[in-house]
Amino acid sequence: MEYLKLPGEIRVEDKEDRILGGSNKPPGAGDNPHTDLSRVYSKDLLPTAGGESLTCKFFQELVNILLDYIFKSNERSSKILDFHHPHQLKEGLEGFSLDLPDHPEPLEQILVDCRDTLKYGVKTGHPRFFNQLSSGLDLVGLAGQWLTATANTNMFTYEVSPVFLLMEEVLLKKMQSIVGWCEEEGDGIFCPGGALSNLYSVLVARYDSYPEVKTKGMCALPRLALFTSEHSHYSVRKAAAVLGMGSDSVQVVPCDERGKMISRELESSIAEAKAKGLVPFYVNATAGTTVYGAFDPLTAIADVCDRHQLWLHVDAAWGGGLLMSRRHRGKLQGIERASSVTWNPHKLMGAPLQCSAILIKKRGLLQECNQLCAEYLFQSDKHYDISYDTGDKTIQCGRHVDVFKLWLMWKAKGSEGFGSQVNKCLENAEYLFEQLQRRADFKLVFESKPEHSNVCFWYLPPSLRGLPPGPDTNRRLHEVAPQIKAKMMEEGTTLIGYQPLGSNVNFFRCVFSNPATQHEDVDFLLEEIARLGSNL
Ligand code: ABU
Repeated sequence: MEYLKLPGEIRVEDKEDRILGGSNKPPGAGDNPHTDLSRVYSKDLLPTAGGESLTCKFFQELVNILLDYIFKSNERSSKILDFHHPHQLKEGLEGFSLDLPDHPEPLEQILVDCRDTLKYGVKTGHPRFFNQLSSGLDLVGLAGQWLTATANTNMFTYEVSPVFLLMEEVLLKKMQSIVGWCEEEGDGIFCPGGALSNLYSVLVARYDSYPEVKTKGMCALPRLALFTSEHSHYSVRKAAAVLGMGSDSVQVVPCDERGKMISRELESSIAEAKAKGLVPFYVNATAGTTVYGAFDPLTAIADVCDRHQLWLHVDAAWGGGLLMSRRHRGKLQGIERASSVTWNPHKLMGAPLQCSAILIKKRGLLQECNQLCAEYLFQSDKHYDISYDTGDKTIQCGRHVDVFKLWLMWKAKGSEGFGSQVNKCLENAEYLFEQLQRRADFKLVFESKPEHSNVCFWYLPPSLRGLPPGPDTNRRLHEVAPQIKAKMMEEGTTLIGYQPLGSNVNFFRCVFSNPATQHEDVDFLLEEIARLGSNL
């Protein structure tokens, strides 16, 4: 099969010769000496005069390496990872060295380095990769990422990112309307990941109540209290620490057995904090917890926030994708009452990493909170509408273009396409749940049907089946998942995460966010866990 043809003097050889992994013959060997990549260097590429054909040749080979990787990622029989310990990779493997040279290496070696970098990495786009909330490889999204990298610009001002900034505005408005905010409401920014989006929510909420914090700092403020559930993401505590309130200012609200915040416990927690002299200002509710995939009762929590006049943030980094599905969006009922929302399209919607939005209901707050008007960048006398110089809304200066890939995917799928993709991931979770219910060698962490695509379970090796529950059984069960995971990484056939949570000893968490995953992959996962754990 021919992957890519380019015009001119560059010939397309057989696939085996062209793909670095398929032959010992180096790319370009035997070609016109002017395009032999073993004898040319980065200095010979553009912008060097006459560098067009070498640039074509280099990229032809690079694209072939990337295509080969993409094809392998979609082959179920290919390994997800070729695991090596850190010391092995640091020592160097089969000509792959991490050391940095003093002298330039030829482009042929640079291509080998590209191939090897992928070879020793993890194929997160493989349909049997269940390890992380973000997985899969959306090819239109990838094309968007390539374009963004090629444009190589910065999101701080309209003068250097006119199209991307307008795309960001379009996306933010679309996401705000899907959340349920009206036309007059809504602001936001794309930023590097859900933890930072959550940090923005705390920062802006605090500024809303205490604008003097921007200039006077924490010494001008009372002792503040934030509230979040015991199953929520650790980034809320991290935000409190980073923002100078201290992680102890975060009051942890108990959850029910399914991992949902108990709203009356929130009410009690607020009363207790007030009694201790703390001043509550912020509640984080989670739509789709990291481990259980639980949805906090948003309407009940919003009622509590209204009663106490608290900022309600909804961390929908993981669960936000369900808003795209008519079948599942009801699980986030009440999100429209939030003052801010975190939503990561790089998770359930499959946008390539990274792509995370912080949405703020009150317009203008983000700008007021963060702007410092650096005059070398955000000049007030520019000849265009400077409200599009959105960089001063952020705590960064330079900002990566994270929006184009999502915009392009949305064009390619439509909102309906995202809805179908989300439905497929949740159907896979239901299928896994049903299989686990049937099997005696597995045990579900909770018996109710999954609400999101998280399914949590233990594998019971033959030696543990039928044992009475108790500390000794638990101690032994705690060791099962890590041992299976270690073997799984060595063999590289599939990948799934595990963790303890509360009083539950180590259990597997399977998450589905790759629409390429089929029922056969779910069956494979269970058989593989049983195979790897059969002797434990
Ligand atoms: N909270 C970031 C994602 C964690 C995970 O993929 O498991």
